[in-house]
Amino acid sequence: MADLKSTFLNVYSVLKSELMQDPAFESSDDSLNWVDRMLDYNVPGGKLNRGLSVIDSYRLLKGEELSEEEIFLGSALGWCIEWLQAYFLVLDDIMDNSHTRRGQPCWFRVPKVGMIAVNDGILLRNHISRILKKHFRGKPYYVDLLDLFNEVVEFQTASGQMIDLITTLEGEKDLSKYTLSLHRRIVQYKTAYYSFYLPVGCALLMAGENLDNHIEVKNILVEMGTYFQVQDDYLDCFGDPETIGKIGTDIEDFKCSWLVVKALELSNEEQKKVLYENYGKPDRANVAEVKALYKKLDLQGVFAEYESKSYEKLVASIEAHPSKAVQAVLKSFLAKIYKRQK
Ligand code: DMA
Ligand code: MG
Ligand code: MG
Ligand code: MG
Repeated sequence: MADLKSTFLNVYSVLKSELMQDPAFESSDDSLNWVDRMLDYNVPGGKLNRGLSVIDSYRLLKGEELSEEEIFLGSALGWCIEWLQAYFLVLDDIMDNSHTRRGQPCWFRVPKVGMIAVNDGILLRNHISRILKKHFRGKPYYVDLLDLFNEVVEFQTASGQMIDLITTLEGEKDLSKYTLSLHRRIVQYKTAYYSFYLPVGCALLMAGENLDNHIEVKNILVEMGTYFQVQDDYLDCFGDPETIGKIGTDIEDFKCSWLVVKALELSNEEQKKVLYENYGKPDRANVAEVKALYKKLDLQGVFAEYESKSYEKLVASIEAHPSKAVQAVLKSFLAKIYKRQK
């Protein structure tokens, strides 16, 4: 595993230098230095779960060890997902007015970067197309791969981000609009497709599968992604910023977070008033009131309950799948996130 990770990291260097030598890019020292720093700051510093899962899943689907060439291609696809993640996060942090990411200031907060980060996000997105073109153009699954990245995943994630953002406008008018079904819709779109379906979808395409034959796998992965984003919402308030590498902003941002939905469900009239008066305000004192109420309602206990129930359900649906190889892919993914602290 440590070995696979170092191979994976080597592929990052290869892809980066290819992008920087791109003849379409009239490079000056200044622009090369900018791209170099921007990539190193935003692409490789995460957990790399999404990227590594492509190789893992591909090996399990193939049922035998991969050749060097196959490992390279699986890694390149894995990096495309990490690039996609970097692109979404750079823009997400601007929109969410966040402070830190992966233990360092958000890219747009770095001196002299500011709103240049918007264009950097667009560049990151364009890098993906260039990597795919360079390494996959000749493959029979190239068109499906492009379709998966563009149509299925990028479109759905951007739509999810839109709902996440415009929902707060409604929430400001009437907090009681925040329900579990609204929350579910947001997180499926903004997180589940790109974080869970995409890595396995890439591995299935490499293994020569037709994605239309794997709707059930997609459904299970979307469920897993929903569980993952509930964890993210939980950690936004109850996680240790040192460990998760970011400082929560959901309460200040008026987000339709799983925690506020649960709090609304469990509150009496008086407690609801506390929420209405304090949720979505930038002041520390207001945030502290909300957090105190969350604790009083024992949302930590409610979450622990949700976590074990979701796990059981996921395991049951995975075990109902006819293919042992697919089961192994899904179980390995689930094991990576169950009870995660970061
Ligand atoms: C994450 O939502 C979704 C995308 C597409 C980045 P979020 O704002 O809750 O993520 P984070 O907590 O990492 O800022
Ligand atoms: Mg965010
Ligand atoms: Mg966000
Ligand atoms: Mg979050």
